[in-house]
Amino acid sequence: MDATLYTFPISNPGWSARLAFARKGVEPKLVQLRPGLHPAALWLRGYRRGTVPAAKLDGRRVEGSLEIVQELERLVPEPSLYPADPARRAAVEEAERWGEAVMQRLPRAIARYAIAHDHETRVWFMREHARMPLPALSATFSLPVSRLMAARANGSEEGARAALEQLPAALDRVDALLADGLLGDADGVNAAGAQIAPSVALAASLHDLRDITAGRPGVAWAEGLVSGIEPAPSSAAIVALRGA
Ligand SMILES: N[C@@H](CCC(=O)N[C@@H](CS)C(=O)NCC(=O)O)C(=O)O
Repeated sequence: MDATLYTFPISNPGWSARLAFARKGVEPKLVQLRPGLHPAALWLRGYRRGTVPAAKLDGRRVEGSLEIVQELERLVPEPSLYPADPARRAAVEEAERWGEAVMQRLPRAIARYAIAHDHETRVWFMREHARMPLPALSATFSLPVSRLMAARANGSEEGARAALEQLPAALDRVDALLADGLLGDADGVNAAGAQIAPSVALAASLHDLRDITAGRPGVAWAEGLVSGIEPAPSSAAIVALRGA
């Protein structure tokens, strides 16, 4: 099949789509956009949500990780991303929805809060992710965009604090899903695993959350699947939020 995937390396749902493609044995043409400029780049290509992942599958535009997985499942039915047994399928579908609606948002809110509220974290992001020349200067000028991106992802101080509070229980739930075999099997991830693993890996990439993420089976599992998220250095914004 003819597939193009628009994403960027720190996008957790972008990785969800990549894991689903890999499980289907489909290698999409990967277009890595610059975070922050990606809504405009997508708009110019005819996508209207302004979020990654976005894909073109056999000529059709599809936006959103859930939608891309559904379309992939339709176009390439085997191997299925869902178990055949109806009760297990329902449990995997529920975990997939939770992964998108809840788990996905937690590390994103914390990361975007840190980028918007700590200059050094923004310099790191400009250098490693946005690949901007003169990262220190870019960090200064990108403050309004960073604040906007944080606001769009519930990355206000209140939102990031709430995400921090929810994270341990969310990671407990991932460990339980993994123990129940609901995130995949010996052959690879299912739809829930593809949705959830990148968000766990993103949380584990944040230095200041290590005491929450270390030693968890779900983190070891996720890091084995998603190896391309650059670890973030300690951020004064997260330290202050956790200390407060
Ligand atoms: N739930 C959506 C989330 C998509 C999303 O928010 N992607 C982020 C990057 S991880 C994005 O592009 N955000 C753009 C923005 O906030 O303006 C999905 O799973 O596709």
